Amino acid sequence: MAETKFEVPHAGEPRPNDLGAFWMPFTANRDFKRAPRLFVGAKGMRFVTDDGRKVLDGTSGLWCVNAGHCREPIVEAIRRQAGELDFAGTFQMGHTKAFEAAARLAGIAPAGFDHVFFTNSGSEAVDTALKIAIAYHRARGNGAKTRLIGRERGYHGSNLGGTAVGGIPGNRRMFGAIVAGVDHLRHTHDPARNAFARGQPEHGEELADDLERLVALHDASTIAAVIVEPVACSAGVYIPPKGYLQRLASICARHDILLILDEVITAFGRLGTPFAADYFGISPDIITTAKGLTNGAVPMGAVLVKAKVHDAFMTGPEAAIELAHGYTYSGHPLASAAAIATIDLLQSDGLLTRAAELAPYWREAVHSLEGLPHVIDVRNIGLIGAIELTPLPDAPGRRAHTRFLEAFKRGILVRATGDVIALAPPLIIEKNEIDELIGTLASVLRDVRD
Ligand code: PXG
Repeated sequence: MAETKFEVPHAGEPRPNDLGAFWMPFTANRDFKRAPRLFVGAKGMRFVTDDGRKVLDGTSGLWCVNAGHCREPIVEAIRRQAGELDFAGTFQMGHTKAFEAAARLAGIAPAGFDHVFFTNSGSEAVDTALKIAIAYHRARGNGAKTRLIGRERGYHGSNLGGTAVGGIPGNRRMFGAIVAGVDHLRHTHDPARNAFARGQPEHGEELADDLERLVALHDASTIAAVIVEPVACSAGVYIPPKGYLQRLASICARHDILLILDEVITAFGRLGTPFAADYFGISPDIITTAKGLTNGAVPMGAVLVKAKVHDAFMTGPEAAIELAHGYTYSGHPLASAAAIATIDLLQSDGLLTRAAELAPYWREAVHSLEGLPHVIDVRNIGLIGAIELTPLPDAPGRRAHTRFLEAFKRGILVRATGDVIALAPPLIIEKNEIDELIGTLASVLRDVRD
């Protein structure tokens, strides 16, 4: 898509002189505040920094701005909504936009996902889904089915439930065993067999059988749900081996364990299909999402459930609240308006499937980084890429971080997680912008020495 001209009102103005008050999330606060990296504007594929530089967005913000930044129809929908109905609750009251947003979301969701519970983030969507799974079994008379199974290296947000089922050690360390009755499947990363695989790796389908091990250990009568990301992005972009997700789904079904597919990142076209469930041809019981739902413009998350799950709650007296759960801002008017406009835009611009057209070009571009210093693996799927570097023996994570800093100086935004550089540009990216992103990253990988 053509780059539009834009002006940024605050570019070049002095940055705020006190950065102390904002305790930044998942950030080395002291380090950042010594040499801050600040944006003041964005349009389409580019951010603008406080000193007026343009930066090509290689990560869709934080995996959320799928349609590109500050898209006019979304901006306009939010603006209009703010003046029309700023807030109305959804506890025992309602407003039309939340119902419309839910119906539109269900309209692009995989078959059978007819019901939507709104939250304000992916973390809330995950904790909501875990609670729904436990309550679902209880509603059907299986009150002992409460155990939750995550996966090593999984990321499911930073609320209590998501932290517990998550599998990134550094995220769990400080909080101990905050939620009881949780276990984890083995992760699927196997560089010895799968390094430099293009798309889904060949080896590892059998790792799904690890669920049978946990069933044998805990007994299926105690297990409520398994939650996995279709592609485990945050911990380093781990792409499921061929056949793995299908096998996991069938084991879940066999034991009456609900499969929660965490599509906070992968929904809304990231893999070239509306949802990753479509891409992999699996039909989970619950899907969590957020991020791209509003193109990142207003916080919103959602839990999508099949009738089987929803209807299990609809059996008591009609005047009774079926699920004692929710948030003040579930289905907030601004978020709902943004979601409707986003879905319209994704559909009208063909963005739910555009990644499929770009994927072959993207794959070759990303894999051209093979052979550069310290690169030990390159991974790709849809419009996601990952470059894994050998860690420095005494400072894991530093190699990717120094390259992320240099990339930012040279005008591209990438994401460093451990010693992996992750890429996930907006789905509007053009081939020449892919060349710019990968070309700049190649120069960074060649030039940074440590
Ligand atoms: N589930 C998944 C699969 C996620 O990727 C969450 C839940 C939590 O969403 P919220 O909206 O509560 O942040 C996420 C979030 C990164 C990165 O660069 C990834 C996320 C968030 C921030 C950074 O890898 N994923």
